[in-house]
Amino acid sequence: MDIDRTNVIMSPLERRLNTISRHLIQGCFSDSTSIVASPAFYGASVFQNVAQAPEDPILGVTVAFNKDPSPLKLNLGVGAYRTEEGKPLVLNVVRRAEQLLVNDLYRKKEYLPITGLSDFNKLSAKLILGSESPAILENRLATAQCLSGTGSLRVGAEFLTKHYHQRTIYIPVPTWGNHPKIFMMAGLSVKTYRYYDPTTHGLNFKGLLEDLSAAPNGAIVLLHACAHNPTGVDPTQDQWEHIRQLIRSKNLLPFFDSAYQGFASGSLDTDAQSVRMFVADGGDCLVAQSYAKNMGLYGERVGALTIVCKTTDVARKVESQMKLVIRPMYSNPPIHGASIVTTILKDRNMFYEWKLELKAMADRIISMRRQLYDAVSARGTPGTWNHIIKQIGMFTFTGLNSKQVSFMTSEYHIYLTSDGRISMAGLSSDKVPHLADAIHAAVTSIA
Ligand code: PLA
Repeated sequence: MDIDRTNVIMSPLERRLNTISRHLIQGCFSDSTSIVASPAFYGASVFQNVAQAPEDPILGVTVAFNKDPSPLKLNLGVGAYRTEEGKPLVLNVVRRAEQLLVNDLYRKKEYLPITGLSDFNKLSAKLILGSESPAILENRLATAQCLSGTGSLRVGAEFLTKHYHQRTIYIPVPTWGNHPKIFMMAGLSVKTYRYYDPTTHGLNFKGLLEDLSAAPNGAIVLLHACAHNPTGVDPTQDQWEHIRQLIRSKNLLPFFDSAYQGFASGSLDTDAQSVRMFVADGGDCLVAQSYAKNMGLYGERVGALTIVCKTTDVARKVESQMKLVIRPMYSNPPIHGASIVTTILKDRNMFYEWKLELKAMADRIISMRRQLYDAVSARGTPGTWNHIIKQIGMFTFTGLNSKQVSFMTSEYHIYLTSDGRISMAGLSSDKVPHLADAIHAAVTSIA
């Protein structure tokens, strides 16, 4: 065993480290094996200059939460549904589907096709576009099973970078923090359009129309299909119709992110209206779907990208190119999550059972809004708080600033993203008073 650096002058600390590593190595090779450390062993790592990256602004909240030993702690950061007992929920219908899959001894674990399970793709397109959708009836769409919403957005973005003449995508301000990164990494150039008005806690409709009117012809526009994240503010039906007309008149390309179908209103059809309105006019559009929230399949990573085209012929070519995007990325998608979804969507009873469970989740979130609003009002917290009830979907965009958020975390062990977004789905009745106390204290003690 020879790991001494005989010709090198070592500092006391280096000498000590050297002795420790010698003991460690000797411990590992306590037989008569003798190793000679190569010169590379002592040199600097080739990754020496890699900078420490900050935690993700959303998922990093959970990292901090997990480190907090306080029994009072409450994670309202990531949008993950919790029961009234504060526990993660696996839907009964999902458990049933999994049981069926496990008991089916004919099931295999072969590779899926590059675009995934074909039944899953058909059923997913039907779920978001509606069974009577002209795009489905005329067979002018291409769907690929992808890795949840994020993967669907990324595959769509990569496809656009390769095959679409305009490389600029407009995203709302604010938007889900991962959007700009997904699109930039895929090679698109990201610009923004006004969306939220902090003074009204509602939609800045005028700003939105102005910014999209000024966008160059053909630009891509990212739209949240429903339950806008982080604001919980969606356009009304009339406003959607205005947006549609503007987008079509300028030949902008709509790219829908549908991560919360069923979570906004409790109805799968109501929450798909914006997408269906655009598809009904016969124009092109992209839709990224996620089953993370509405089926509670977060970690299964199951979603779909659908590209609606104007003709069948174009759709088939688009599909062929989608495969070329996917194959070098991850070859083909995983089988389990998509099989669960397919089992549920194709069985009338299971589909019905899913809708009931989904509605129950949406209703619980709505009741949390009411309870939090009542609790904040009862404390006479300065400011207006009716946006807690008016906003929809998983999140409330409270208007709390980053200092107030830090205060709530350090003093009350309540974890939320620094932009003041609260995941209502993570709240339960027994925690409402604690949260309302924290909001009251933050607002009254920090400007
Ligand atoms: N699109 C939007 C608008 C989202 O809010 C999320 C998830 C996704 C896509 C992607 O979800 P998926 O890949 O898991 O299907 N947003 C969460 C989680 C719920 C996250 O940040 O990853 C959030 O807390 O904002």
